[in-house]
Amino acid sequence: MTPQARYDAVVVGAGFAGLYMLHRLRGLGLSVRVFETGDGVGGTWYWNRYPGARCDVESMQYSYSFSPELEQEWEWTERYPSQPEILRYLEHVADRFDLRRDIRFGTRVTRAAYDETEHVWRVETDRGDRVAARHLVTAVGCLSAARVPDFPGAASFRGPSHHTGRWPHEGVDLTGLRVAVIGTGSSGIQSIPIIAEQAAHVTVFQRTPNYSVPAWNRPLEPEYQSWVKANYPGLRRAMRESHTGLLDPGNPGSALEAGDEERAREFEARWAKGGVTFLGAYGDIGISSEANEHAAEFVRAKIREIVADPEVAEKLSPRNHPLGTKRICVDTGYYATFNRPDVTLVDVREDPIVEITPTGVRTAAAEHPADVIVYATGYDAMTGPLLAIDITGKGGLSLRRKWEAGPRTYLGLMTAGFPNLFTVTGPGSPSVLSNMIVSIEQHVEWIADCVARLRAGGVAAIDADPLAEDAWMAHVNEIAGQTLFVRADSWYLGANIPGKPRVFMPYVGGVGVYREKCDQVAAAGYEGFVLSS
Ligand code: N01
Repeated sequence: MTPQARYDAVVVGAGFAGLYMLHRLRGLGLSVRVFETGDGVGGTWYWNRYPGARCDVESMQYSYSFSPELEQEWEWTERYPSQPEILRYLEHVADRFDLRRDIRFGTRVTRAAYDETEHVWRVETDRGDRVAARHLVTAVGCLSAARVPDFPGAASFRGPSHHTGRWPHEGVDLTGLRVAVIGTGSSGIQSIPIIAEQAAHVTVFQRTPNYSVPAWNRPLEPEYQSWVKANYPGLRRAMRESHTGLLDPGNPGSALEAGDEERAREFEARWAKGGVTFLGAYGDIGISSEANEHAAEFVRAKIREIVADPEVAEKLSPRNHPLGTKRICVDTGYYATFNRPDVTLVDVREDPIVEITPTGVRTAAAEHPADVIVYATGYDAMTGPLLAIDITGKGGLSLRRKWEAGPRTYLGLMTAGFPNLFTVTGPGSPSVLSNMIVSIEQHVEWIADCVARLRAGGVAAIDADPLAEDAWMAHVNEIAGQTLFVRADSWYLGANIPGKPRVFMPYVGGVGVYREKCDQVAAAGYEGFVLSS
């Protein structure tokens, strides 16, 4: 590659978003270079190889809709797809659409600076690439900047330690070992039951108990698969127009208006069905504390039913945040794992981690020996992966500086002062509150259409108007403030990262409403954007 290589577009990341972005832009006849840190495609599904890694959106819904042939030919095998199966799917997509030839793997984008005279982005990588492109699209994922807390003594630990999101590709044999798992979010909750089956002993360090609903994962029934395939166009339309991008639209009724029996029936039915749509039991679970408490107490009662030791059951019962305000978890045998004699739960609010020692984890009250440490400690979500790149826009404005008090975008698609920079599922869009594939496709298609129209109209640059951005941010904050989301110390609010500004990052208005808004903006000649020739 020559130092001055020029492309029409550079895309950062080759997960679900980057692959589809490449396909769409290439379809417009553009020259595109994709840079991907990993040595293969897949993004999240390339990195997250921890035991039990599985999506919490059903397979038939967690897939691309842009190609009817792909939809028909791919055979999912389980209700919820496992990480290896999703990765195989994405590898198939990469091959089927011949995407790999434009992707440079094992290459991290380190810097991107907007050149105002030429209206191009100058992009640099850790492998010494220097390229220029009119359009820069970040498809870096919302949960890709893995975070290991800064525990004193961590480097002194003699055994291996692994973050769930950076799991060794060759796997980790935990047979007969003492394993410490720190963190009980989705990754911890999925992996702990499987780790417990292999290990001699598991010590789980829990800071916040989470609400988890059973997955009841099972092989996909061929009849269901055929039915979905036969009805895909209508089903996909329903998903695009829905609130969450899922097929289950949720019950708009009120938990407060329902009687005790009716509520119990509804919650039981949703528990028996399994999965995240438990949240859809009533329309007011997300906005009324009282309604939410009914659902929360139902889950706590289930925990008491499953976990034999009442003290352990109580420790596992979430009480400091409303249900659904931290991402609800979907598990297979999580609570029952605590009935095993070889699994110990340590509540680190009661008994904090003091340090990691060469041989284990020391809390205020005890030393917990471990041969392996699993960090299921989450991510610097949404902004982390973007701010890891040194991005500078007009007038040398740095994105890190601009977002010091929290991310600011117009529609989660662009941020003022950074022309021609698009952020797929960026902060200010539904992204992590939705079926990611639905949101990714919507963004990719909107961006591709925009690029095509700009090129056709001889427009050199598009930028968000600061006033439109202010208004969008005010709207994003206002509607988040009407929900219970703001009551939890969640990664949605950046609360898991010390010092990160407390801003609710995703847009809670729903994917259907949001899509309409984006389409209206485009139809009105990119209202709220500034176009320059
Ligand atoms: O990360 P998390 P994750 N000392 O941030 C704890 C998606 N996902 O990787 O809650 C002790 O949720 C932290 O405690 P607290 C999904 O969107 C989906 O599990 O901050 N503990 C928490 O328990 C999910 O939400 C799937 O008090 C510390 C845990 O570590 C998102 O990814 C599967 C600590 C981190 O939980 C992230 O999930 C996996 C400290 N210093 C992930 N710091 C599915 O599709 C953090 N913790 C099923």
